[in-house]
Amino acid sequence: PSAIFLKDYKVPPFLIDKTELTFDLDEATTIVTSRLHMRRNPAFGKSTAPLVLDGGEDVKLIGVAMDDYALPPEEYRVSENKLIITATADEFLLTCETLIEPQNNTRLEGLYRSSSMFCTQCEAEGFRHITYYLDRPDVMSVFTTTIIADEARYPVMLSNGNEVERGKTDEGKTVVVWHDPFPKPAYLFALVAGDLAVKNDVFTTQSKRDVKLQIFTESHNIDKVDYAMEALKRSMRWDEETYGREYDLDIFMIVAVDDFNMGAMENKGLNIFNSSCLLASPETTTDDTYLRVEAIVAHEYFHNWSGNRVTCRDWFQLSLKEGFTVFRDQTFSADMHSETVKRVEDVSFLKTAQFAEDAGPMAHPVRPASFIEISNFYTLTVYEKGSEIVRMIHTLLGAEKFRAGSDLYFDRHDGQAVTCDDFVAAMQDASGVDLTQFKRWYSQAGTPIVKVTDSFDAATGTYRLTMVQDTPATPGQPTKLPLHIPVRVGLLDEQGSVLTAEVNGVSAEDHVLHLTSSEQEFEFHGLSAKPVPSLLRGFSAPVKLRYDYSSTDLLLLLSSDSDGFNRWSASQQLAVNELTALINQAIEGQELSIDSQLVHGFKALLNDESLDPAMVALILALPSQAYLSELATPIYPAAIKQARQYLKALLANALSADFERVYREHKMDGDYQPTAEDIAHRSLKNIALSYWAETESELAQQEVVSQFKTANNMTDQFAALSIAVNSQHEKAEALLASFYEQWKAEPLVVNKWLMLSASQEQETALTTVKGLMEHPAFDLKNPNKVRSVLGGFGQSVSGFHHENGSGYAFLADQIILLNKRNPQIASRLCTPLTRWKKMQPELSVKMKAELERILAEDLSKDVYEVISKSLA
Ligand code: HT7
Ligand code: ZN
Repeated sequence: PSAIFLKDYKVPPFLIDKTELTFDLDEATTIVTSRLHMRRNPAFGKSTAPLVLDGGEDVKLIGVAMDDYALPPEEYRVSENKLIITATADEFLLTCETLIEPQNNTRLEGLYRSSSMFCTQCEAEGFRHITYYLDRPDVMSVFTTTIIADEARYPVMLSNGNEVERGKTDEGKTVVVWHDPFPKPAYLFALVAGDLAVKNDVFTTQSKRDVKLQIFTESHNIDKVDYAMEALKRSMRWDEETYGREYDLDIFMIVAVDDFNMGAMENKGLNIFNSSCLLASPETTTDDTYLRVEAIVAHEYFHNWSGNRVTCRDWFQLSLKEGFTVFRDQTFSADMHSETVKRVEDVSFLKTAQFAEDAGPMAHPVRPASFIEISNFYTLTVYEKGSEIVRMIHTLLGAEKFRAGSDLYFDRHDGQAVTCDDFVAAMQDASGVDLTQFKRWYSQAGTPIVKVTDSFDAATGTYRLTMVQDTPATPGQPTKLPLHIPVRVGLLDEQGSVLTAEVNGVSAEDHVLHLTSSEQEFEFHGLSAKPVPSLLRGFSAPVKLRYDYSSTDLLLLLSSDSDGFNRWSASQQLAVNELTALINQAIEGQELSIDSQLVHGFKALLNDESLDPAMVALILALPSQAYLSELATPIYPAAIKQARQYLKALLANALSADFERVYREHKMDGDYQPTAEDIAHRSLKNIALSYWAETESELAQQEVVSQFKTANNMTDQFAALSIAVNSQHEKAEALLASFYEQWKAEPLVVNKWLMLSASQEQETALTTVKGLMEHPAFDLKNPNKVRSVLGGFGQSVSGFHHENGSGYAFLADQIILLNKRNPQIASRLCTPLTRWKKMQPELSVKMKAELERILAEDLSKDVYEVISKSLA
């Protein structure tokens, strides 16, 4: 397979003004007729280039006609999944008839079956698995879709836009016609048909138009959509208030499907969701999932403007819509709940997973310069780092100018397919802020390291910060240029009080410093003693900050910083320092021991009732195995696990009484509510229990079982179960079994059970995971189940990282098995193996051998790209 390059972009030679599709739906063979009203693109220039349409190996061409004249075989050819027609007029109607097989579609791209329904997934290049088309985002067309199906089995037949006609065929089948007035690329096309239940609602827009809202699910799930419906209405209101964006059609529909490669899809007027990202009920859904449902409903809704009304010119620009929309959904969630808690969660995820990606063999710029398979670029870099870029623009411009920039962007480019440069240009033009250097963030991969040193001149009361930035080499980018990095800084005195200082004539408690050179010095005036700096407040840029904080400094920041985010950050740094020392002891085979300063920090925290319980819970959570792995070179998984367990037990024993008390204080009676306040109490209570359960206390062990049995919501029940499993509780096995019995009729709960079961630390972890894959609850065709079992297994150090390499071999077997069936899922499963260069030597060679074994197979483009780049 070969790569395609951004530098080779050319406007399309042809345009499609109108697309008329007819689907004669049948599980085994669906016939698709397309009528494409096409013309040569004047912007392409005078040309006699042939018409080349994209197709897929699973699309059988029945016939093709030009202006209703059936083309004889010598006037067209199909080669390498392309339909090539040599002679065309300047303007013409092209009719194609194709045959597809939805029930054999295991890739879950194009039209496929999920449970009893038909559904589609067309982003990025799924539409070509339905019919031949110009399947690229800069070809925008007005779609009319006719669906013909047996009404008894498919009473609900949906597509984009508005239903404009309904009737019967001579054979008694139902015909429904949908028309979407907004021109769109094919990746936003959607079709759904099934016997579905619906929940209806109405949203009145700011201009007083009533929009019909509908959520469709299989009938047994319709009682779990109320939360999503409320989240949708909150999102619609928020986008009007925050961005001035109003919904544009008269109807907005969401459909939940069980088999879906990703979380959800923003098809115009007809969003399709993985049911795991839409359905919620107190008994079956944890707090985390409630928040995820709200965030994803919002994300997909926000795409109606950032993605649909203004879309991407080409797939290299993917972050144009995804980075911006993630920023929008993150801000929305922050506004709905707690800004600091949300920021900590997002940054923690970024630093764990995106930083690892940016340091690995698949590292790429937020706007990649090339790819083999675009599905591989729906990455944390494009999404999460892309969002950080938009956030930095917000910081550089300030809220008001940022809004002026977004208004200009939407107005200027409404109905167009544009680039990341166009986005930045709108921000720059509306604000007058020069973003020329800043744009390097889009083209340069890798996480910058910012080293900070300081000095204090008592004679002049001047505090100096020297910052040095350096971005490590990444594949294809050996050298890097300095970036424009906004560094938000505050200062504290040694009692922890906030200091006001003057920078460049501006006196304030908080300053955004503009680091633009490789090395730069910043002066703070008007100080009487050397302060403790609170650096990178709110994580103002996605960089690795290095400053030599003492434990005393970190404890001070933890207890006193006015920036909540940096209080958390200080606790993490303190924990990382202690864990790093312990990891090194474990690697050396020494007995672990430490004089933990964290004990003092945690003690104060557990006794400070003025704090937000959610923040306390976040601070109490030790850095994860995954984050510590990101920081380590090489990675010794067992040593990291041992160090974490040791420190957790040490803290648990030192503060046992505090944990017990906090656990009891934050227990709540009453009905479950997924509000920020209640979620905060539950999270603190459950983390307190997880520490307390690490002690020898008999009472704690009983409390775990009791919470499991009496909980009136999934958050508490699953927390108790996880604690039992992770603390090797003597009843862990029994509780797991009872949990399955209780919830076996709820697939989304069973998925949680699969994940937890697969993640267990036990010598027999591999046997367990193999057993789970044979379990009646498992289904290889369902991505959620595959992700649960294999994702869970990846967390089991004793299983996945077994010293004999059997865990790696097992994962490689699954990748090979899924490679042809579902290339997107197979490719995503490769990620843990791609980190082989960072692993301890004995494990590294075993991982590499598995990558080589996979590479020897006949691979899909998706898997080939990831594996070959990892081995390069
Ligand atoms: N824009 C959507 C992307 C998506 C996707 C991409 C590749 C393969 C399957 C997919 N399903 C959805 C989701 C989003 O970011 O909103
Ligand atoms: Zn998105």
